[in-house]
Amino acid sequence: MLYPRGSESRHIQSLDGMWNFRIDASPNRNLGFEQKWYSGRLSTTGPVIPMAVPSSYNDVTEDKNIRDFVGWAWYDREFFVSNLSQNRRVVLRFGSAHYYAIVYVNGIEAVRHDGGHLPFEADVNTLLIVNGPNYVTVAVNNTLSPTTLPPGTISYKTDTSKYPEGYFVQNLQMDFFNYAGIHRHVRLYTTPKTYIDDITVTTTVDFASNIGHVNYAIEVVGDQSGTLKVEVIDKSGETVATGTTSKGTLQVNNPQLWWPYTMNVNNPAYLYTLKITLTGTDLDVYRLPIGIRVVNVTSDQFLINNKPFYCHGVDKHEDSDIRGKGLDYALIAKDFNMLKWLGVNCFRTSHYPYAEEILDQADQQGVVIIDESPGVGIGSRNFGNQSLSHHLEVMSEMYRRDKNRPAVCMWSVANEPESDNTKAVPYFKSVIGYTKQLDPTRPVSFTCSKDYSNDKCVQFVDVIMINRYYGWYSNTGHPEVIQRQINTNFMEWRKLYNKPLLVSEFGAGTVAGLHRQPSMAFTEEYQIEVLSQYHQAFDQHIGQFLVGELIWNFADFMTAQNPTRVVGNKKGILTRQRQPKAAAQLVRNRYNSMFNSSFNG
Ligand code: E9O
Repeated sequence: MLYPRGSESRHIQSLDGMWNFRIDASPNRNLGFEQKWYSGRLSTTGPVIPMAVPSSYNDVTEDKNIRDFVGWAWYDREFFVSNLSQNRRVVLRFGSAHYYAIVYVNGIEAVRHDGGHLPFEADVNTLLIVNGPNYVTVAVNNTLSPTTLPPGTISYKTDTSKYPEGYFVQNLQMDFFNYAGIHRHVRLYTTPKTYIDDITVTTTVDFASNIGHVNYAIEVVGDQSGTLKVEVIDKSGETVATGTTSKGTLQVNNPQLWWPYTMNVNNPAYLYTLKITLTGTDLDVYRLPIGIRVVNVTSDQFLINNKPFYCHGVDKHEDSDIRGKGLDYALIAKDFNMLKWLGVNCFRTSHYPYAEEILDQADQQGVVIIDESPGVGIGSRNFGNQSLSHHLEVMSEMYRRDKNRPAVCMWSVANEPESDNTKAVPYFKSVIGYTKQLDPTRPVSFTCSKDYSNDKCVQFVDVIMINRYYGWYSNTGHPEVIQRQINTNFMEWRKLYNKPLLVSEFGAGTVAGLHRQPSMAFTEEYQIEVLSQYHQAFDQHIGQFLVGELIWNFADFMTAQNPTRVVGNKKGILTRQRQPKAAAQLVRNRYNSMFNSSFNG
């Protein structure tokens, strides 16, 4: 699905801003549908409050019932369309809404979507009133069930000696707050009736003759008799290759390759523009940023443009005060500044696909992305056919959204599934196989929290990703055992598989400002000791088969309330407000000293 970009043929109108909002707190959460709240203005159905879009709704109000709400929440707003949109496709697009959304335009259903974190859209032209106010209504339900991704369960509490009538709780299988609402941009954009619907680009490089190949396929919907012009344009505005077919390969001589910014090259993160011009009854123009680069995995290396790449990075979350998982440009800019300050050259989008505006920065700034699906915490209840087919659907939506991004160098289909369960074997064989079939150009993996002795699914991955918590969840308070345990564990994985290894999580909970000498768990001293033990262990294997390390986590983040979390998970090397804990300095020194080293180009 192409990102909405303005052009001489495409106009974009933002529907972000303050919407009207109310939760449906009726016992079965179904009053809104029974009373058809979408059939008129939401404000006529009962009291509404202003709600920011994009944002999670949870932390915006002073009301606990809204913060912890489970069920259908309702939004609406008014908008106008100009008469310029007549005779054009007018597409209503949501960057994401969590979790299940039904969208109505002027009271008529326009689109529904299953799953947060990914965009959805519909041509709403025929539903619009040109000379009058229009209104859009969104019903969004955050309930997680055994067949959603991420999965969860609802427990009904029927013991009335303990709970009021109708009481239920949402159980999560993930360690982050289930933020909900309209999380990303809402936009209307226009295209002509005959339009460029999709573009797929892959690139290869002939290093001996220094030629880049841009393989492209364009899908046009509508009248197929128009003519196409395809141009690769460099940063100076010069056209360096052209084509006229809907599918083909363009040759770029002496290409400027896309490199991670930590590698020893001039102009890292170089982007060309692939400009498509469709001329026929109507004109359509679309400009796609592309990078020329190749990713390969050997038995012990992760190669970008045939040079070894060592990922020194972090895992992240979309998470911040007030807005929860809502898109925020200041936060995106701050996060990338902090990533660069730390010397991070790679992050994993744990545990779901991040906003396209975040991935844009990764493409532009040269930060490698391990693009993770929302498949977090998949367990024995979740290996059925309905879950599997939804997971495949999510992988295909994710692939369609992110396939052309040079920064995306690996897919992660899941985080910490029960990969020791025999039912996991056909499930992950299918999810990984399907993803590799969609995209043969990128490695595919999942992060494994099981041990080499009981895991059954690492056999299917290209790069082994393991989450380890020696010195934290085991041997708490004993960083002195970490190096030995990491070494033993690495050797066992290597005995089983001839594949590169990446440590996709390690870390320690740390309350900012808490100090003890000698150190204790949760102090800033302890986080430093834990991380440096891992660092020393990793140093023994960099350049052999270890291809990366990702600290859990870039910043503190919100979780559900439970006895092991103190207003959220505190494993950040930064606070939730993105201020450094003492360990951030350690990481900054380490990561910055890794720039341009032999294992990084
Ligand atoms: C997933 C992440 O979302 N991994 C968890 C993180 C945590 O801090 C959570 O926030 O709890 C850790 C999982 C622990 C797995 C233990 C692995 C042991 C390997 C033998």
